[in-house]
Amino acid sequence: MDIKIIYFDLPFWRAEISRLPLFIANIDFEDFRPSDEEWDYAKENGKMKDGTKIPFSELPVLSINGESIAQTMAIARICGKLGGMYPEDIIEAGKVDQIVVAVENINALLSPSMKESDPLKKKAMRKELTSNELPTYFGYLQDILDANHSGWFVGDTMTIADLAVWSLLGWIASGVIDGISAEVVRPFDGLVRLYNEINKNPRVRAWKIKTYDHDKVRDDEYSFGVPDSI
Ligand SMILES: N[C@@H](CCC(=O)N[C@@H](CS)C(=O)NCC(=O)O)C(=O)O
Repeated sequence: MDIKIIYFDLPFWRAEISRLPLFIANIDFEDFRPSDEEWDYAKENGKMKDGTKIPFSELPVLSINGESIAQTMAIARICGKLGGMYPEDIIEAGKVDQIVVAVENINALLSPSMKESDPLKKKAMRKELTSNELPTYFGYLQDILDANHSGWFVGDTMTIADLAVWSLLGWIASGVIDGISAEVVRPFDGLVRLYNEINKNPRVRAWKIKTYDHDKVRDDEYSFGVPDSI
């Protein structure tokens, strides 16, 4: 199978939930990270320079046997299935999907403050996120995790649901989002345990050593000093 995952040179959850299942399962894939210039070309032309279609002018995109698949969830299902980290059973699969979509919703909660340029408004938005919105969502996630009793969100092995939450928590806890720190995650001991457990996974460690640049900065606040533990 000819597999290429196209995403920016960042360990963002949207890409990590697809890159990691392939890497963990030792499935060969091209981890393509376009330069700004290559991405500008793709946005103008609807395709990469090698002809790979970019259907929605957004990344990630998966190129698989010459077909382009866009949208994080669609790509993660395919890579999760290939790597044995996405259930066959439709109910179990739905349980995985609901967690990944919740991660998407948390990401969407954070986005407006990323785009806010007025520092006072930004600070107020971050305060609201820290005191209300994020703890509420983390509470929902922790209840689901606790109810499963295995330490994983679904079934008794790691799935893309766990990886999505792990990657999101790493970003939030890394302190790169001004006004939001690991403290917002710390009260949720189940989520902290999950985060630390995944960090200990030897293949996850190998991936971090191979691909994470702790000093990488994409813009003022969008870097990843992803911590090893919370
Ligand atoms: N609905 C899309 C959203 C993807 C998305 O928002 N991608 C962002 C990066 S995280 C993007 O490509 N933005 C366009 C750009 O940076 O030019 C998905 O689920 O994959």
